[in-house]
Amino acid sequence: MDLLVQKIISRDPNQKEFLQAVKEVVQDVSEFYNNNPQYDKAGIFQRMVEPERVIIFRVPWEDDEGNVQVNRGFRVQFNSSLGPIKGGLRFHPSVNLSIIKFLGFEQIFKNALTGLLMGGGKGGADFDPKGKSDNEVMRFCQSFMLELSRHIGSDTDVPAGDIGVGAREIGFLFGQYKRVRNEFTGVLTGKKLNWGGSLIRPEATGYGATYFAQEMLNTRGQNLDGKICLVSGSGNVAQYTVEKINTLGGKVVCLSDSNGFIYDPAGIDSEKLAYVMELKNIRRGRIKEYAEKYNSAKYTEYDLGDDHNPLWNIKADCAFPSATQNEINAKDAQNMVNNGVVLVSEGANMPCTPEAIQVFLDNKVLHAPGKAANAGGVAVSGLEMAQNSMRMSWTRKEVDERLQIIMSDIHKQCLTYGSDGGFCNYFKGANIAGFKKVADSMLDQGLV
Ligand code: NDP
Ligand code: 2IT
Repeated sequence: MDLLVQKIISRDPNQKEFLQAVKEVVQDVSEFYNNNPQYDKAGIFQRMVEPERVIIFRVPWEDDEGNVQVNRGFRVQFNSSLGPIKGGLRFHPSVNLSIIKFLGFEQIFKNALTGLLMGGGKGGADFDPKGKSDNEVMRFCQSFMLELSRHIGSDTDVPAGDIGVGAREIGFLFGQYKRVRNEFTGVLTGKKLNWGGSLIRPEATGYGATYFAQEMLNTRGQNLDGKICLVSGSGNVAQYTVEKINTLGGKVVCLSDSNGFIYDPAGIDSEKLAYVMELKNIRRGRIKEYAEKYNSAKYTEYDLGDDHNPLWNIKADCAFPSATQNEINAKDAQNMVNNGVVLVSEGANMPCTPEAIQVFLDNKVLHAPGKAANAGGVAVSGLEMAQNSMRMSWTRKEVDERLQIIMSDIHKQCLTYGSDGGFCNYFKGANIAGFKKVADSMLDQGLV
């Protein structure tokens, strides 16, 4: 494995997020891999870290002033051994090949854990939707889809949302796909209800991360009732995490965006959450405005020179990082442990640095990786695909029940492969369980 990692590093030495994601998996599956020599004999890991296909394309569009703008589009089709490629699209100025590859790599194992038949991939663009008009976003999405439509399809590759891609963008993308290909199919998930979406898809990632937290707490005879919770971000995942924590009796005391965070010790109740949803999803404003509306809250602007994020230094029991990768470093993790945090359920993908993961492990924190805890989103995307294929739709209750069963099953898989002497290393459990499903399918399907 060490030799293999060296080879991966020398091939793409600058893809730091991708290498971080690969090293985490290698660390957790090495022993299992070495004990099962059939995998190495078939070059399984060597093949797994190389995407089946990488598409990089120019996205030209015109802004409202008539200026030409050019962005870079990506789709990384990583692994289709379990089904059509499935994974979101991220629109954010930081997007590059390393970030899309890390997300696509994680997605392979996450999708395997759901038990649904989905391969893994990811895409996006370095486009920044902030400050753009609806028309500019539409023109960008149409240009992006004009090229992407050649590479995707309901049985080939089914994109969805991620950072910067929500119902508005999925609508524009779907409209353009339908126009270019002249077919109405389940080629995207996260669609609106009236044209093929699934109930509970908007809620699924946040609800799923909260159900997973409840499963973890249950192993210690506890639950979320009365727990003080930290939630970062204020987008799709953060919002529905707050909603579900409130339903289960917990109290969320903070939210953030890339500029700063609000701390509201009185708790973000359903009325305040409705305000956040209107602020972020309709007015597309900044979280700072929350503290202007509610005087129980204080806003702190981030200082980019800081070596830690003060949001993670608030006294709490549980944490749900739901913004972006590497938002918790070792110092943040140590602050959380010192303040009594006993559980971290990752709504975001790879929000913890390797050093932060180690701090949580050393302190026996219940810590679930994104590929397990945030799998509810893609799981309900899989259910949306199933409903589209049947040309039927399930009720809210049916989808929510399936989501709960899937999250509970992922938790069981983590326990099976991650438990050791009464403690579960959820990273190890998720990585081995996901890896095994994909590796065994690759073995069956020959050298492709
Ligand atoms: P949204 O675009 O709805 O919200 C993202 C939130 O995170 C915003 O509050 C945003 O603030 C903040 N954020 C983004 N980038 C940064 C950054 N570099 N630094 C600080 N804050 C940042 O995205 P989602 O809620 O959908 O996604 C959040 C996380 O969850 C991501 O890691 C995503 O990969 C993951 N995820 C999403 C799923 C889904 O179904 N949507 C499924 C599984 C995982 P600002 O407005 O300032 O940019
Ligand atoms: O990271 C993720 O799992 C997502 N952004 C959701 C992917 C999907 O296909 O629903």
